[in-house]
Amino acid sequence: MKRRLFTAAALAAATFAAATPALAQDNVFKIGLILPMTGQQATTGRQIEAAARLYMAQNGATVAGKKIELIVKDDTSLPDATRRLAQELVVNDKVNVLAGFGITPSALATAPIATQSKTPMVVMAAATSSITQASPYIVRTSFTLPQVSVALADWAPKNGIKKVVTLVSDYGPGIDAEKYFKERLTFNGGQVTEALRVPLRNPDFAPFLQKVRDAKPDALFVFVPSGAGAAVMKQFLERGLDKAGIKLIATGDVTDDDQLNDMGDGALGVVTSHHYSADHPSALNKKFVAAFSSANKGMRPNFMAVGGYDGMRVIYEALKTTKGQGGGDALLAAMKGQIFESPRGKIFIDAQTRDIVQDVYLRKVEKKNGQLYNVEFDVIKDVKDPGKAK
Ligand code: VNL
Repeated sequence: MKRRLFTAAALAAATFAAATPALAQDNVFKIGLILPMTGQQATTGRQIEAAARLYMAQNGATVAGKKIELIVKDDTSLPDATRRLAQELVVNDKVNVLAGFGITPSALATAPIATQSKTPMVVMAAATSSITQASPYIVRTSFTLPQVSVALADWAPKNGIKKVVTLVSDYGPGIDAEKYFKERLTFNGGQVTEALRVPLRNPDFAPFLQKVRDAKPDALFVFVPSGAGAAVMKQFLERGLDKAGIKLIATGDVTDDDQLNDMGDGALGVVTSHHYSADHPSALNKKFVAAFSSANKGMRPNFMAVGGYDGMRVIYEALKTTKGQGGGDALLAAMKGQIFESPRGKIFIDAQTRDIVQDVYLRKVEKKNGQLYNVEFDVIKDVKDPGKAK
């Protein structure tokens, strides 16, 4: 009896759905989330997808009368694939928002599609300063490399570090980090004695680090994208740079919370600057870390997860503000100027630049309850992207 009732109800529902495809479509709000789920940047995709799903689980899958549908696509971090997937999502799936973008070339490849189709594009990971200028439909919830690099160049000379060699991945964010770190360090009376660049794809850090050891600067400043930090740390220690008295300083991409705890005690004492630490001592962050971890078999959220979580918040709030009625332009307008508390601290989407304004922290790797964390010891409030002033 029960089963027959159920079958009849299911049949009725199916008939209804088939008869009213347009109505069903109108009540759905689609987010096309393009991420590297496999390949060299897979950890970034895994973190962001997990964070987006957590946000939905916590905030409901229906907003302003619309059912939120998250469509996740794997671009393997190849920009040609990103562009093709974005095109398909816009044309075939008719997504309301494009989101994700693990690396800069993927974001840049998609920008013209966002512009032409007037689709808001929420950049949750990629962090080259110029990205937001590539389309007026881009809004960013990650960070920029100039934003986080400058703080470290202010800290270093006050802490006995005058001569520095820089080592960065040879593409957009690395070149930003190198330039802004050097400019500020020089302004502060320090000196970059050598600027080394390693390829983004399959980098071999060993020969570069040998060079640094021979040059013997006070410190080595490093930027590599999320996922590559552990390899740098391992080579730095294996080549004995620490024993040679060379300090490692870096953007927080290197002591990434996704990998940090597996890097070993050799990472202790490394000073970095960044916008998010899983150890950030706010009540909101403690809740976020606990919820993320319990939903993902103990995984610790990193700065990519926070970019994804906040990006979902920006989309949800824009949909609420427009009451589910507006198109791309209305949504975009409702994304601009949002100000709210993130697990990282207070953040603001600057309406003029569509880029994020946020606090930047100086952190040191320490052990807490037997685990390695980036422990914040200083903060620079409300930092805009310095790249926008130029
Ligand atoms: C980028 C910047 C990618 C910082 C990252 O990890 C990162 C980028 C994948 O703009 O490509 O940590």
